[in-house]
Amino acid sequence: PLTIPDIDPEEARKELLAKYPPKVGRKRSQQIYIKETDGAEDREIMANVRTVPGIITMRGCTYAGCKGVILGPTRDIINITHGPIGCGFYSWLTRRNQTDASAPGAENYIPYAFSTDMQDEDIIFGGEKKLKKAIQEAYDLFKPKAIAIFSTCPVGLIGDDVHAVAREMKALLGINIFGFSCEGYKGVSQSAGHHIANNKIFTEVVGTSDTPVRKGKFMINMLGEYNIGGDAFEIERILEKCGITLNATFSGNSTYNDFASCQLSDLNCVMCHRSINYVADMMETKYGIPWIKVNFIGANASAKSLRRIAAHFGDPELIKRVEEVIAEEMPEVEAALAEIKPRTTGKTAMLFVGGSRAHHYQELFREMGMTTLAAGYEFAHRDDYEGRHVIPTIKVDADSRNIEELEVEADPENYNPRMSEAEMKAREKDGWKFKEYEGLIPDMPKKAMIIDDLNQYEADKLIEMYKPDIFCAGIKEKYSVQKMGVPLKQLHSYDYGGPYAGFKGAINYYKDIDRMVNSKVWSKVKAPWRASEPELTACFVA
Ligand code: CFM
Ligand code: HCA
Repeated sequence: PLTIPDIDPEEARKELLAKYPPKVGRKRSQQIYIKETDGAEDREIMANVRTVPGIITMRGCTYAGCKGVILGPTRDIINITHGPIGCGFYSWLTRRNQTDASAPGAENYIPYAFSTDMQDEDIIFGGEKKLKKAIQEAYDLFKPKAIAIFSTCPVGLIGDDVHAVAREMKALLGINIFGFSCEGYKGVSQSAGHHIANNKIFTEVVGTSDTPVRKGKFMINMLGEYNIGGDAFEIERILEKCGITLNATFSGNSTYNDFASCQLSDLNCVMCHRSINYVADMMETKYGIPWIKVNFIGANASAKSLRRIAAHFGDPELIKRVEEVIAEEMPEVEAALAEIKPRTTGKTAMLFVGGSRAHHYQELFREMGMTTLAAGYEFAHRDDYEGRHVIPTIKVDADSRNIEELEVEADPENYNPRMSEAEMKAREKDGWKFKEYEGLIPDMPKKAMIIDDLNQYEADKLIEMYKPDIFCAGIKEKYSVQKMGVPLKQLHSYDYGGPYAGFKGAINYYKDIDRMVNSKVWSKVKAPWRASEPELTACFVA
Protein backbone atom coordinates (compact mmCIF):
# COMPACT_ATOMS: atom_id res chain seq x y z
CA PRO A 1 0.00 0.00 0.00
CA LEU A 2 1.02 3.60 -0.57
CA THR A 3 2.11 5.41 2.56
CA ILE A 4 2.57 9.01 3.54
CA PRO A 5 6.02 10.14 4.70
CA ASP A 6 6.67 10.47 8.38
CA ILE A 7 5.09 13.84 8.98
CA ASP A 8 2.38 14.24 11.61
CA PRO A 9 -0.54 15.66 9.64
CA GLU A 10 -2.03 17.30 12.75
CA GLU A 11 1.23 19.22 13.20
CA ALA A 12 1.13 20.11 9.53
CA ARG A 13 -2.40 21.45 9.90
CA LYS A 14 -1.33 23.57 12.90
CA GLU A 15 1.50 24.97 10.83
CA LEU A 16 -0.87 25.86 7.98
CA LEU A 17 -3.21 27.70 10.36
CA ALA A 18 -0.66 29.29 12.71
CA LYS A 19 -0.50 32.70 11.04
CA TYR A 20 -4.23 33.27 10.61
CA PRO A 21 -6.35 35.48 12.89
CA PRO A 22 -8.35 33.13 15.18
CA LYS A 23 -11.68 33.48 13.32
CA VAL A 24 -10.11 32.80 9.93
CA GLY A 25 -8.14 29.91 11.41
CA ARG A 26 -11.32 28.34 12.81
CA LYS A 27 -13.01 28.53 9.42
CA ARG A 28 -10.02 27.21 7.52
CA SER A 29 -9.53 24.36 9.96
CA GLN A 30 -12.98 23.01 9.02
CA GLN A 31 -11.85 23.01 5.39
CA ILE A 32 -8.81 20.87 6.20
CA TYR A 33 -9.54 17.17 6.65
CA ILE A 34 -7.03 14.57 7.75
CA LYS A 35 -7.62 10.93 6.87
CA GLU A 36 -7.57 8.63 9.91
CA THR A 37 -8.07 5.41 7.97
CA ASP A 38 -7.50 4.12 4.45
CA GLY A 39 -11.21 4.01 3.62
CA ALA A 40 -14.53 5.80 4.00
CA GLU A 41 -15.04 7.91 7.11
CA ASP A 42 -18.03 9.63 8.64
CA ARG A 43 -16.68 13.09 9.28
CA GLU A 44 -17.55 16.26 7.38
CA ILE A 45 -15.49 18.75 5.43
CA MET A 46 -16.56 22.34 4.98
CA ALA A 47 -16.82 23.19 1.28
CA ASN A 48 -18.58 25.51 -1.15
CA VAL A 49 -18.35 28.46 1.22
CA ARG A 50 -17.13 32.00 0.64
CA THR A 51 -13.39 32.60 0.57
CA VAL A 52 -12.31 34.98 3.35
CA PRO A 53 -11.51 38.30 1.63
CA GLY A 54 -7.79 38.95 1.48
CA ILE A 55 -6.87 35.31 0.98
CA ILE A 56 -5.31 34.63 -2.40
CA THR A 57 -7.64 31.85 -3.50
CA MET A 58 -7.10 29.56 -6.47
CA ARG A 59 -10.75 29.97 -7.43
CA GLY A 60 -12.32 31.60 -10.44
CA CYS A 61 -15.68 33.33 -10.85
CA THR A 62 -19.26 32.48 -11.80
CA TYR A 63 -18.90 34.00 -15.28
CA ALA A 64 -15.88 31.74 -15.88
CA GLY A 65 -17.88 28.67 -14.89
CA CYS A 66 -20.82 29.56 -17.10
CA LYS A 67 -19.22 31.03 -20.20
CA GLY A 68 -15.81 29.43 -20.16
CA VAL A 69 -16.49 25.99 -18.77
CA ILE A 70 -19.98 24.87 -19.78
CA LEU A 71 -20.74 26.85 -22.94
CA GLY A 72 -17.16 27.42 -24.10
CA PRO A 73 -16.59 24.08 -25.87
CA THR A 74 -19.75 24.25 -28.04
CA ARG A 75 -18.60 25.35 -31.45
CA ASP A 76 -21.72 26.71 -33.17
CA ILE A 77 -23.27 28.92 -30.51
CA ILE A 78 -22.00 32.51 -30.62
CA ASN A 79 -21.03 33.42 -27.06
CA ILE A 80 -21.18 37.18 -26.46
CA THR A 81 -19.65 38.49 -23.26
CA HIS A 82 -21.62 41.52 -22.14
CA GLY A 83 -19.09 43.55 -20.21
CA PRO A 84 -15.74 45.33 -20.31
CA ILE A 85 -13.30 43.66 -22.69
CA GLY A 86 -11.10 41.99 -20.06
CA CYS A 87 -13.62 39.27 -19.16
CA GLY A 88 -14.04 38.21 -22.78
CA PHE A 89 -10.35 38.54 -23.58
CA TYR A 90 -9.01 36.58 -20.61
CA SER A 91 -11.47 33.74 -21.17
CA TRP A 92 -10.56 33.51 -24.85
CA LEU A 93 -8.97 30.18 -25.91
CA THR A 94 -7.21 29.60 -22.60
CA ARG A 95 -8.91 26.35 -21.68
CA ARG A 96 -7.66 24.23 -24.60
CA ASN A 97 -11.06 22.66 -25.24
CA GLN A 98 -10.54 21.21 -28.69
CA THR A 99 -13.13 20.88 -31.41
CA ASP A 100 -13.38 18.92 -34.62
CA ALA A 101 -14.70 21.49 -37.04
CA SER A 102 -13.23 19.82 -40.11
CA ALA A 103 -16.60 18.74 -41.56
CA PRO A 104 -17.47 20.82 -44.62
CA GLY A 105 -19.66 23.76 -43.65
CA ALA A 106 -19.14 23.15 -39.93
CA GLU A 107 -19.58 26.33 -37.99
CA ASN A 108 -16.91 27.05 -35.44
CA TYR A 109 -16.97 30.27 -33.44
CA ILE A 110 -14.57 29.10 -30.76
CA PRO A 111 -11.58 31.00 -32.21
CA TYR A 112 -13.46 34.31 -31.85
CA ALA A 113 -13.87 36.49 -28.76
CA PHE A 114 -17.24 38.28 -28.94
CA SER A 115 -17.75 41.08 -26.47
CA THR A 116 -19.77 44.27 -26.12
CA ASP A 117 -16.58 45.95 -24.86
CA MET A 118 -18.50 48.16 -22.43
CA GLN A 119 -17.07 51.59 -21.76
CA ASP A 120 -17.61 54.10 -18.92
CA GLU A 121 -20.49 55.62 -20.87
CA ASP A 122 -22.29 52.27 -21.09
CA ILE A 123 -21.87 51.74 -17.38
CA ILE A 124 -23.41 55.15 -16.68
CA PHE A 125 -26.24 55.10 -19.25
CA GLY A 126 -26.82 51.35 -19.51
CA GLY A 127 -25.50 48.80 -21.97
CA GLU A 128 -28.65 47.23 -23.41
CA LYS A 129 -28.57 49.21 -26.67
CA LYS A 130 -24.99 48.19 -27.24
CA LEU A 131 -25.85 44.57 -26.52
CA LYS A 132 -28.67 44.61 -29.09
CA LYS A 133 -26.27 46.08 -31.65
CA ALA A 134 -23.71 43.40 -30.88
CA ILE A 135 -26.26 40.63 -31.33
CA GLN A 136 -27.42 42.13 -34.63
CA GLU A 137 -23.83 42.47 -35.84
CA ALA A 138 -22.95 38.88 -34.89
CA TYR A 139 -26.12 37.66 -36.60
CA ASP A 140 -25.45 39.64 -39.80
CA LEU A 141 -21.88 38.40 -40.01
CA PHE A 142 -22.37 34.71 -39.15
CA LYS A 143 -26.08 33.78 -39.26
CA PRO A 144 -25.59 31.36 -36.34
CA LYS A 145 -28.14 28.85 -35.02
CA ALA A 146 -28.04 30.41 -31.58
CA ILE A 147 -26.51 33.26 -29.60
CA ALA A 148 -25.79 33.20 -25.87
CA ILE A 149 -25.20 36.33 -23.79
CA PHE A 150 -23.08 36.23 -20.64
CA SER A 151 -23.35 38.89 -17.96
CA THR A 152 -20.22 40.12 -16.21
CA CYS A 153 -20.12 41.84 -12.79
CA PRO A 154 -20.81 45.42 -13.95
CA VAL A 155 -23.88 44.28 -15.91
CA GLY A 156 -25.47 43.01 -12.72
CA LEU A 157 -24.46 46.11 -10.80
CA ILE A 158 -26.04 48.54 -13.29
CA GLY A 159 -29.07 46.30 -13.86
CA ASP A 160 -29.05 45.68 -17.63
CA ASP A 161 -31.81 43.16 -18.40
CA VAL A 162 -30.05 40.68 -20.66
CA HIS A 163 -33.06 38.37 -20.65
CA ALA A 164 -35.38 41.07 -22.02
CA VAL A 165 -32.80 41.86 -24.71
CA ALA A 166 -32.53 38.15 -25.53
CA ARG A 167 -36.31 37.80 -25.88
CA GLU A 168 -36.58 40.88 -28.07
CA MET A 169 -33.75 39.83 -30.37
CA LYS A 170 -35.00 36.24 -30.53
CA ALA A 171 -38.38 37.52 -31.78
CA LEU A 172 -36.68 39.83 -34.26
CA LEU A 173 -34.10 37.43 -35.70
CA GLY A 174 -35.96 34.11 -35.35
CA ILE A 175 -33.03 32.17 -33.87
CA ASN A 176 -32.59 30.96 -30.31
CA ILE A 177 -31.04 33.71 -28.20
CA PHE A 178 -30.68 33.30 -24.47
CA GLY A 179 -29.00 35.20 -21.68
CA PHE A 180 -27.22 34.08 -18.55
CA SER A 181 -27.21 36.02 -15.27
CA CYS A 182 -23.76 34.70 -14.53
CA GLU A 183 -22.18 37.84 -13.07
CA GLY A 184 -18.83 36.89 -11.58
CA TYR A 185 -19.91 37.69 -8.03
CA LYS A 186 -23.10 35.56 -8.20
CA GLY A 187 -21.66 32.64 -6.27
CA VAL A 188 -18.66 31.71 -4.20
CA SER A 189 -16.79 30.26 -7.20
CA GLN A 190 -17.13 28.90 -10.76
CA SER A 191 -19.61 26.38 -9.44
CA ALA A 192 -22.59 28.75 -9.45
CA GLY A 193 -21.81 29.44 -13.11
CA HIS A 194 -22.04 25.75 -13.98
CA HIS A 195 -25.44 25.62 -12.36
CA ILE A 196 -26.74 28.73 -14.14
CA ALA A 197 -25.44 27.44 -17.48
CA ASN A 198 -26.90 23.96 -17.04
CA ASN A 199 -30.35 25.20 -16.04
CA LYS A 200 -30.62 27.37 -19.12
CA ILE A 201 -29.21 24.84 -21.57
CA PHE A 202 -31.70 22.36 -20.17
CA THR A 203 -34.70 24.66 -20.48
CA GLU A 204 -33.73 26.41 -23.74
CA VAL A 205 -32.01 23.74 -25.80
CA VAL A 206 -32.24 20.14 -24.55
CA GLY A 207 -35.18 18.33 -26.12
CA THR A 208 -36.02 21.02 -28.67
CA SER A 209 -35.35 18.65 -31.59
CA ASP A 210 -36.58 15.14 -32.29
CA THR A 211 -34.29 14.71 -35.28
CA PRO A 212 -31.48 12.38 -34.29
CA VAL A 213 -27.96 13.54 -35.08
CA ARG A 214 -26.68 9.98 -34.65
CA LYS A 215 -28.16 6.52 -34.49
CA GLY A 216 -26.92 3.42 -32.72
CA LYS A 217 -27.89 0.40 -30.68
CA PHE A 218 -26.32 1.75 -27.49
CA MET A 219 -26.68 5.52 -27.41
CA ILE A 220 -25.05 7.43 -24.59
CA ASN A 221 -24.38 11.05 -23.68
CA MET A 222 -21.16 11.93 -21.94
CA LEU A 223 -21.80 14.64 -19.36
CA GLY A 224 -18.99 16.67 -17.83
CA GLU A 225 -16.33 15.93 -20.45
CA TYR A 226 -14.95 19.11 -22.00
CA ASN A 227 -12.40 17.79 -24.47
CA ILE A 228 -9.43 19.43 -22.82
CA GLY A 229 -6.34 18.54 -24.87
CA GLY A 230 -8.48 16.20 -27.00
CA ASP A 231 -9.68 13.89 -24.17
CA ALA A 232 -13.14 13.52 -25.69
CA PHE A 233 -11.63 12.36 -29.01
CA GLU A 234 -9.87 9.50 -27.23
CA ILE A 235 -12.99 8.56 -25.27
CA GLU A 236 -15.01 8.60 -28.49
CA ARG A 237 -12.43 6.37 -30.21
CA ILE A 238 -12.74 3.78 -27.44
CA LEU A 239 -16.53 3.89 -27.29
CA GLU A 240 -16.80 3.57 -31.07
CA LYS A 241 -14.54 0.53 -30.99
CA CYS A 242 -16.91 -1.03 -28.43
CA GLY A 243 -19.95 -0.28 -30.59
CA ILE A 244 -21.28 2.40 -28.23
CA THR A 245 -22.55 5.58 -29.89
CA LEU A 246 -21.47 8.80 -28.22
CA ASN A 247 -24.47 10.92 -29.09
CA ALA A 248 -23.93 14.19 -27.25
CA THR A 249 -21.02 15.32 -25.12
CA PHE A 250 -21.65 18.12 -22.64
CA SER A 251 -19.89 20.01 -23.87
CA GLY A 252 -16.56 18.90 -25.37
CA ASN A 253 -16.56 18.99 -29.17
CA SER A 254 -20.31 19.64 -29.14
CA THR A 255 -22.82 21.41 -31.33
CA TYR A 256 -26.17 23.03 -30.67
CA ASN A 257 -28.03 20.16 -32.37
CA ASP A 258 -26.23 17.59 -30.20
CA PHE A 259 -27.78 19.22 -27.12
CA ALA A 260 -31.16 19.75 -28.79
CA SER A 261 -31.63 16.02 -29.50
CA CYS A 262 -29.63 14.47 -26.63
CA GLN A 263 -32.84 13.25 -25.00
CA LEU A 264 -32.88 10.50 -27.67
CA SER A 265 -29.98 8.74 -25.89
CA ASP A 266 -30.46 5.72 -23.62
CA LEU A 267 -27.99 6.57 -20.89
CA ASN A 268 -26.13 9.54 -19.42
CA CYS A 269 -22.56 8.93 -18.28
CA VAL A 270 -21.28 11.57 -15.88
CA MET A 271 -17.55 12.27 -16.00
CA CYS A 272 -17.26 15.50 -14.00
CA HIS A 273 -20.00 15.21 -11.44
CA ARG A 274 -19.36 18.64 -9.99
CA SER A 275 -20.01 20.70 -13.07
CA ILE A 276 -23.00 18.90 -14.52
CA ASN A 277 -24.85 16.62 -12.10
CA TYR A 278 -27.72 19.08 -12.51
CA VAL A 279 -28.34 18.12 -16.16
CA ALA A 280 -28.09 14.42 -15.33
CA ASP A 281 -30.72 14.80 -12.61
CA MET A 282 -33.00 16.92 -14.74
CA MET A 283 -32.82 14.50 -17.68
CA GLU A 284 -33.56 11.61 -15.40
CA THR A 285 -36.59 13.43 -13.99
CA LYS A 286 -37.95 14.75 -17.27
CA TYR A 287 -37.02 12.05 -19.79
CA GLY A 288 -36.43 9.04 -17.57
CA ILE A 289 -32.84 8.69 -18.80
CA PRO A 290 -30.78 7.09 -16.02
CA TRP A 291 -27.28 8.27 -15.22
CA ILE A 292 -24.18 6.52 -14.01
CA LYS A 293 -20.84 7.91 -12.88
CA VAL A 294 -17.85 7.11 -15.09
CA ASN A 295 -14.21 8.12 -15.10
CA PHE A 296 -11.97 7.84 -18.13
CA ILE A 297 -8.88 9.21 -16.39
CA GLY A 298 -6.59 6.21 -15.80
CA ALA A 299 -6.38 2.99 -17.80
CA ASN A 300 -7.95 0.87 -15.05
CA ALA A 301 -10.63 3.48 -14.45
CA SER A 302 -11.38 3.55 -18.19
CA ALA A 303 -11.74 -0.23 -18.27
CA LYS A 304 -13.97 -0.11 -15.19
CA SER A 305 -16.14 2.59 -16.78
CA LEU A 306 -16.54 0.63 -20.02
CA ARG A 307 -17.59 -2.42 -18.01
CA ARG A 308 -20.03 -0.30 -16.05
CA ILE A 309 -21.63 1.01 -19.26
CA ALA A 310 -21.83 -2.51 -20.73
CA ALA A 311 -23.32 -3.85 -17.49
CA HIS A 312 -25.92 -1.12 -17.59
CA PHE A 313 -27.13 -2.25 -21.02
CA GLY A 314 -26.72 -5.90 -19.99
CA ASP A 315 -26.26 -7.01 -23.59
CA PRO A 316 -24.02 -10.13 -23.79
CA GLU A 317 -22.54 -9.08 -27.16
CA LEU A 318 -21.62 -5.64 -25.80
CA ILE A 319 -20.15 -7.08 -22.61
CA LYS A 320 -18.00 -9.42 -24.73
CA ARG A 321 -16.92 -6.64 -27.11
CA VAL A 322 -15.94 -4.37 -24.21
CA GLU A 323 -13.73 -7.14 -22.81
CA GLU A 324 -12.12 -7.59 -26.24
CA VAL A 325 -11.42 -3.87 -26.54
CA ILE A 326 -9.89 -3.74 -23.04
CA ALA A 327 -7.74 -6.76 -23.91
CA GLU A 328 -6.61 -5.08 -27.15
CA GLU A 329 -5.81 -1.74 -25.53
CA MET A 330 -4.12 -2.85 -22.31
CA PRO A 331 -0.88 -4.41 -23.61
CA GLU A 332 0.35 -1.07 -24.98
CA VAL A 333 -0.59 0.61 -21.68
CA GLU A 334 1.15 -2.08 -19.65
CA ALA A 335 4.30 -1.84 -21.76
CA ALA A 336 4.44 1.93 -21.26
CA LEU A 337 3.86 1.51 -17.55
CA ALA A 338 6.55 -1.17 -17.21
CA GLU A 339 8.99 1.26 -18.79
CA ILE A 340 8.35 4.17 -16.42
CA LYS A 341 7.13 2.55 -13.20
CA PRO A 342 10.56 1.69 -11.78
CA ARG A 343 11.35 5.42 -11.98
CA THR A 344 8.02 6.75 -10.66
CA THR A 345 7.32 4.27 -7.86
CA GLY A 346 7.55 5.89 -4.45
CA LYS A 347 7.33 9.45 -5.77
CA THR A 348 4.80 11.80 -4.21
CA ALA A 349 2.21 14.19 -5.60
CA MET A 350 -0.18 16.93 -4.51
CA LEU A 351 -3.27 17.81 -6.51
CA PHE A 352 -5.31 20.98 -6.12
CA VAL A 353 -7.62 21.42 -9.07
CA GLY A 354 -11.21 22.46 -9.80
CA GLY A 355 -13.97 20.12 -8.79
CA SER A 356 -13.15 16.64 -10.08
CA ARG A 357 -9.64 16.26 -11.42
CA ALA A 358 -7.98 16.34 -7.99
CA HIS A 359 -9.75 13.03 -7.49
CA HIS A 360 -9.69 11.50 -10.99
CA TYR A 361 -5.97 11.99 -11.53
CA GLN A 362 -5.11 10.07 -8.38
CA GLU A 363 -6.03 6.99 -10.43
CA LEU A 364 -3.14 7.66 -12.80
CA PHE A 365 -0.71 8.33 -9.97
CA ARG A 366 -1.75 5.08 -8.28
CA GLU A 367 -1.08 3.20 -11.52
CA MET A 368 2.39 4.74 -11.54
CA GLY A 369 3.07 3.69 -7.94
CA MET A 370 2.94 7.29 -6.70
CA THR A 371 1.36 8.51 -3.46
CA THR A 372 -0.93 11.52 -3.26
CA LEU A 373 0.04 13.31 -0.06
CA ALA A 374 -2.55 16.05 -0.18
CA ALA A 375 -5.37 16.98 -2.50
CA GLY A 376 -8.35 19.26 -2.69
CA TYR A 377 -10.79 21.05 -4.87
CA GLU A 378 -11.15 24.73 -5.62
CA PHE A 379 -14.94 24.75 -5.59
CA ALA A 380 -16.41 21.27 -5.18
CA HIS A 381 -19.31 20.67 -2.82
CA ARG A 382 -19.44 18.22 0.04
CA ASP A 383 -20.87 15.42 -2.08
CA ASP A 384 -17.77 15.48 -4.31
CA TYR A 385 -15.57 15.04 -1.24
CA GLU A 386 -17.65 12.75 0.90
CA GLY A 387 -19.28 10.60 -1.74
CA ARG A 388 -23.01 10.81 -1.68
CA HIS A 389 -25.07 12.56 -4.30
CA VAL A 390 -27.95 14.40 -2.71
CA ILE A 391 -30.94 15.88 -4.54
CA PRO A 392 -33.07 18.07 -2.30
CA THR A 393 -36.77 18.52 -3.03
CA ILE A 394 -36.58 21.91 -4.61
CA LYS A 395 -34.47 20.47 -7.39
CA VAL A 396 -37.02 17.93 -8.48
CA ASP A 397 -39.13 20.09 -10.76
CA ALA A 398 -37.43 19.36 -14.05
CA ASP A 399 -38.31 22.60 -15.79
CA SER A 400 -37.79 25.23 -13.18
CA ARG A 401 -34.93 24.40 -10.92
CA ASN A 402 -33.03 27.40 -9.85
CA ILE A 403 -30.04 28.63 -7.99
CA GLU A 404 -31.72 28.23 -4.59
CA GLU A 405 -30.20 24.77 -4.45
CA LEU A 406 -26.83 26.37 -3.84
CA GLU A 407 -28.17 27.88 -0.65
CA VAL A 408 -29.47 24.50 0.46
CA GLU A 409 -26.04 23.01 -0.09
CA ALA A 410 -24.35 25.82 1.77
CA ASP A 411 -26.55 25.23 4.81
CA PRO A 412 -25.08 22.36 6.85
CA GLU A 413 -28.39 21.96 8.74
CA ASN A 414 -30.11 21.12 5.52
CA TYR A 415 -27.44 19.52 3.49
CA ASN A 416 -25.45 16.64 4.82
CA PRO A 417 -24.15 14.05 2.38
CA ARG A 418 -23.16 11.80 5.27
CA MET A 419 -26.50 11.73 7.02
CA SER A 420 -27.62 8.53 8.72
CA GLU A 421 -29.81 5.89 7.08
CA ALA A 422 -32.74 6.94 9.27
CA GLU A 423 -32.37 10.58 8.37
CA MET A 424 -32.11 9.69 4.70
CA LYS A 425 -35.34 7.72 4.88
CA ALA A 426 -37.06 10.69 6.51
CA ARG A 427 -35.76 13.01 3.79
CA GLU A 428 -36.83 10.62 1.07
CA LYS A 429 -40.39 11.06 2.26
CA ASP A 430 -39.96 14.79 1.65
CA GLY A 431 -38.90 14.11 -1.93
CA TRP A 432 -35.13 14.05 -1.49
CA LYS A 433 -33.11 11.52 -3.49
CA PHE A 434 -29.74 9.96 -2.68
CA LYS A 435 -27.22 8.20 -4.82
CA GLU A 436 -23.92 6.69 -3.69
CA TYR A 437 -21.05 8.25 -5.53
CA GLU A 438 -17.27 7.83 -5.43
CA GLY A 439 -15.98 10.77 -3.43
CA LEU A 440 -12.42 11.97 -3.04
CA ILE A 441 -12.07 11.50 0.73
CA PRO A 442 -12.80 7.72 0.88
CA ASP A 443 -10.23 7.13 -1.86
CA MET A 444 -7.32 8.80 -0.09
CA PRO A 445 -4.82 7.01 2.13
CA LYS A 446 -4.45 7.31 5.90
CA LYS A 447 -2.71 10.57 6.97
CA ALA A 448 -3.46 12.29 3.67
CA MET A 449 -4.62 15.90 3.88
CA ILE A 450 -7.70 17.00 2.02
CA ILE A 451 -7.89 20.77 1.78
CA ASP A 452 -10.76 22.74 0.30
CA ASP A 453 -10.15 26.05 -1.50
CA LEU A 454 -6.38 26.02 -1.01
CA ASN A 455 -4.64 29.36 -1.23
CA GLN A 456 -1.18 30.53 -2.18
CA TYR A 457 0.07 30.84 1.40
CA GLU A 458 -0.98 27.31 2.32
CA ALA A 459 0.39 25.91 -0.95
CA ASP A 460 3.83 27.35 -0.14
CA LYS A 461 3.65 25.94 3.41
CA LEU A 462 2.62 22.48 2.18
CA ILE A 463 5.52 22.40 -0.24
CA GLU A 464 7.97 23.48 2.44
CA MET A 465 6.76 20.76 4.78
CA TYR A 466 6.25 17.83 2.43
CA LYS A 467 8.49 18.60 -0.56
CA PRO A 468 6.34 16.63 -3.03
CA ASP A 469 7.91 15.39 -6.27
CA ILE A 470 5.16 17.02 -8.28
CA PHE A 471 2.41 19.55 -7.65
CA CYS A 472 -0.68 19.60 -9.89
CA ALA A 473 -2.70 22.80 -10.20
CA GLY A 474 -3.28 25.66 -12.66
CA ILE A 475 -1.59 28.57 -14.33
CA LYS A 476 -1.82 30.90 -11.32
CA GLU A 477 0.08 28.42 -9.19
CA LYS A 478 2.53 27.15 -11.79
CA TYR A 479 5.42 29.52 -11.55
CA SER A 480 5.45 30.21 -7.82
CA VAL A 481 5.56 26.45 -7.20
CA GLN A 482 8.28 25.87 -9.79
CA LYS A 483 10.36 28.63 -8.28
CA MET A 484 10.35 26.50 -5.12
CA GLY A 485 12.04 23.73 -7.08
CA VAL A 486 8.97 21.54 -7.52
CA PRO A 487 7.62 20.78 -11.01
CA LEU A 488 4.01 21.78 -11.58
CA LYS A 489 1.76 19.91 -13.97
CA GLN A 490 -1.24 21.90 -15.07
CA LEU A 491 -4.19 19.58 -14.84
CA HIS A 492 -6.51 22.19 -16.34
CA SER A 493 -4.84 22.85 -19.68
CA TYR A 494 -2.32 19.96 -19.53
CA ASP A 495 0.50 22.43 -20.32
CA TYR A 496 -0.02 22.02 -24.06
CA GLY A 497 0.02 18.21 -23.70
CA GLY A 498 -2.65 15.54 -23.69
CA PRO A 499 -4.93 13.85 -24.27
CA TYR A 500 -4.71 12.17 -20.88
CA ALA A 501 -8.06 10.35 -20.91
CA GLY A 502 -8.59 6.73 -21.91
CA PHE A 503 -5.87 4.22 -22.75
CA LYS A 504 -3.76 6.32 -25.09
CA GLY A 505 -4.13 9.25 -22.72
CA ALA A 506 -2.80 7.20 -19.80
CA ILE A 507 0.34 6.43 -21.84
CA ASN A 508 0.83 10.13 -22.58
CA TYR A 509 0.46 10.91 -18.90
CA TYR A 510 2.92 8.26 -17.71
CA LYS A 511 5.54 9.64 -20.07
CA ASP A 512 4.98 13.29 -19.20
CA ILE A 513 5.00 12.70 -15.44
CA ASP A 514 8.04 10.43 -15.61
CA ARG A 515 9.94 13.21 -17.39
CA MET A 516 8.86 15.79 -14.83
CA VAL A 517 9.52 13.90 -11.59
CA ASN A 518 12.83 12.54 -12.79
CA SER A 519 14.25 15.69 -14.32
CA LYS A 520 17.41 16.94 -12.59
CA VAL A 521 16.64 20.54 -13.45
CA TRP A 522 14.50 21.18 -10.35
CA SER A 523 17.44 20.71 -8.01
CA LYS A 524 19.19 23.55 -9.85
CA VAL A 525 16.49 26.14 -9.26
CA LYS A 526 18.44 27.94 -6.60
CA ALA A 527 20.86 30.52 -7.97
CA PRO A 528 24.46 29.41 -7.26
CA TRP A 529 25.24 32.58 -5.33
CA ARG A 530 22.43 31.70 -2.92
CA ALA A 531 23.73 28.18 -2.34
CA SER A 532 24.43 28.84 1.32
CA GLU A 533 20.82 29.83 2.03
CA PRO A 534 18.27 27.34 3.32
CA GLU A 535 16.28 25.24 0.87
CA LEU A 536 13.22 26.62 -0.88
CA THR A 537 13.81 30.31 -0.55
CA ALA A 538 14.37 30.55 -4.28
CA CYS A 539 10.78 31.62 -4.83
CA PHE A 540 11.64 35.06 -3.57
CA VAL A 541 14.56 35.41 -5.92
CA ALA A 542 13.78 34.16 -9.40
FE1 CFM B 1 -15.18 19.61 -14.03
FE2 CFM B 1 -13.59 20.43 -15.76
FE3 CFM B 1 -12.96 20.07 -13.22
FE4 CFM B 1 -14.66 22.04 -13.84
FE5 CFM B 1 -12.73 23.92 -14.26
FE6 CFM B 1 -11.68 22.34 -16.23
FE7 CFM B 1 -11.05 21.94 -13.69
MO1 CFM B 1 -10.26 24.05 -14.91
S1 CFM B 1 -15.57 21.18 -15.47
S2 CFM B 1 -14.68 20.69 -12.23
S3 CFM B 1 -14.75 24.25 -13.70
S4 CFM B 1 -13.33 18.68 -14.69
S5 CFM B 1 -12.12 24.37 -16.19
S6 CFM B 1 -12.51 20.87 -17.58
S7 CFM B 1 -9.84 21.92 -15.43
S8 CFM B 1 -11.21 23.86 -12.87
S9 CFM B 1 -11.07 20.13 -12.31
C1 HCA C 1 -11.57 28.64 -15.04
C2 HCA C 1 -10.90 27.88 -16.12
C3 HCA C 1 -9.74 27.05 -15.66
C4 HCA C 1 -8.56 27.90 -15.24
C5 HCA C 1 -7.31 27.12 -15.22
C6 HCA C 1 -6.15 27.61 -14.44
C7 HCA C 1 -9.34 26.13 -16.84
O1 HCA C 1 -11.68 28.17 -13.91
O2 HCA C 1 -12.01 29.71 -15.31
O3 HCA C 1 -6.30 28.22 -13.38
O4 HCA C 1 -5.06 27.31 -14.90
O5 HCA C 1 -9.32 24.94 -16.66
O6 HCA C 1 -9.06 26.67 -17.92
O7 HCA C 1 -10.15 26.23 -14.59
